[in-house]
Amino acid sequence: MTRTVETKPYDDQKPGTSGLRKKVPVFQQENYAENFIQSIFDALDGFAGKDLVIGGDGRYFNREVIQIAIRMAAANGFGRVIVGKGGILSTPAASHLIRKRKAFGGIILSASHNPGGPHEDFGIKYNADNGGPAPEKLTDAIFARTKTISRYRIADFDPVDIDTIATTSAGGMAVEVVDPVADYAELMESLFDFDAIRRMFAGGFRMRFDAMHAVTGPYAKEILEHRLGAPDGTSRNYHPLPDFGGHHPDPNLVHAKHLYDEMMGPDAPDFGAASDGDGDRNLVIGKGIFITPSDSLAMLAANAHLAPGYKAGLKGIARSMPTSGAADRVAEKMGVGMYETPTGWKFFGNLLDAGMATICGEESAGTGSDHVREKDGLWAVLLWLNILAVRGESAKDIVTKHWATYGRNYYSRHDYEEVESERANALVGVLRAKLKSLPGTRVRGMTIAAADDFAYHDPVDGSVSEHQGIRILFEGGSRVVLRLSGTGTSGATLRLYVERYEPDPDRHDIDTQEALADLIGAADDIAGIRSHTGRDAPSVIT
Ligand code: G16
Repeated sequence: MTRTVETKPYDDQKPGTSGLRKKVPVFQQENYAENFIQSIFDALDGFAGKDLVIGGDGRYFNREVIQIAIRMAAANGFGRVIVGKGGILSTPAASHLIRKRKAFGGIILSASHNPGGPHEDFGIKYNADNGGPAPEKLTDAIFARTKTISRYRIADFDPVDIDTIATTSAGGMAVEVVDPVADYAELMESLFDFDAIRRMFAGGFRMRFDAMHAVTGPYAKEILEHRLGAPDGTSRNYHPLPDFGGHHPDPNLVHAKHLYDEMMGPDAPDFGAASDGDGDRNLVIGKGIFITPSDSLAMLAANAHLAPGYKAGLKGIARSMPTSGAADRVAEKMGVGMYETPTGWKFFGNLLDAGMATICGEESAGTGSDHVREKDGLWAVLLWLNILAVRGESAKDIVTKHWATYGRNYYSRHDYEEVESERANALVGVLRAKLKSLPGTRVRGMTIAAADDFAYHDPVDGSVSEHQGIRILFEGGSRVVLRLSGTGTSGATLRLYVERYEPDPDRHDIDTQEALADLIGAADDIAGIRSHTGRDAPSVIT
């Protein structure tokens, strides 16, 4: 039986950089998840009888919302839902499944790298038929709908068994429960030289993969250990847990510090990697060398042709605006297009669909390619392994040779988390107001060449996205960027991105924070970060 339930709008359902993210108790309010899911369906057209992919990263409340989504999909007229067994689907695996099965779209339940548990974060995002995050036009329509919603439709049937691989029927709709790993693993085998990587492991190569008790555990176990022959124990923390074992599944130098310490220690394996809550981010660390996400993008792009899936070369490279310009130098040398987009993977979708870019990446530990329409943590790890296997050199050698060829972009991000929203907005407002007066000004011995509030003109559909981050460019190519995060769930997070280009190989081994000290100081002089936020230091430095 299908019911129409009357409801009242909530006023806080604006999707952020990547869907709607809130604390679990917020999602547990009466009709909160239902309102948002119905608003998604109401913003879409033409899905009657079509397929919908549903899965999540296994975090607390995942299973409950999966049942709600299934019942609402049936009531709203979908013909079939394709659900990952146990409610599990990594974000890139969901993207692949949508594309492979030509589904109408997918609902992915995740708050990405944010912590999970009864008092932590939850999220809902919608991906379109290209497998990618809903474009801004659609998220705007969903948000508009959340403000006027007065009813939702839901079918009444017992909870569906999502732990057995089978196709059943519920409320007149097919419910297909699938292995979350199989299709994805097959896709990886089609892109990379598994034989070469297998030989490398058989020859004694050792790696550590930390799944951080999040969704990539089963994927890493299957691909690295079962298919590639890495020794048992290569994957750590591989059981997805609803609270991620009480940890923050964010693969960065703060939350994966244990991995960093191991990789810098005397018994370090050859390569270390980690992924986040929903499996789209990656951290890669060579023995004795951390590789920044921006550098990783540049190095993967420069070497991608060594993997079978990319042997024809790249059509173009795209990066988010705050990501360092290291990849730009690779694109220039290759003679391919380079695109600078706002933060948010959704902005890469058009470029990938139009065949203008093959590889994309972000400073926030995301790298991916046109194989899906999401960033993909394990993909990045496997491409690194493929490159290491073919080149037969250490990660450290590959990195230092890359810098010698292209120069080094020193890069760091400073986050000020949970700042009062009013204070953060005031900082941005004051800074915006003085942008025009900045060029020509000297700060700490450096001259500001240009300053603006980044606006993106999508070359494919002509849409314009404004206010995407404040850029202050110095003569000589250094820059600082300031923007407010769109993924936090309490207060505001101010991000300061700092970059300095150093062509001289003799100056490639300076400590990063030291290399950037003047720019960090200059950013504070210009934006008044400490006075506005009331903080003496950032909460996270990556
Ligand atoms: C999301 C987006 C990314 C973005 C990141 C950080 O990643 O998909 O494109 O770079 O958030 O965004 P912000 O700086 O606004 O917090 P994820 O992994 O959280 O889905």
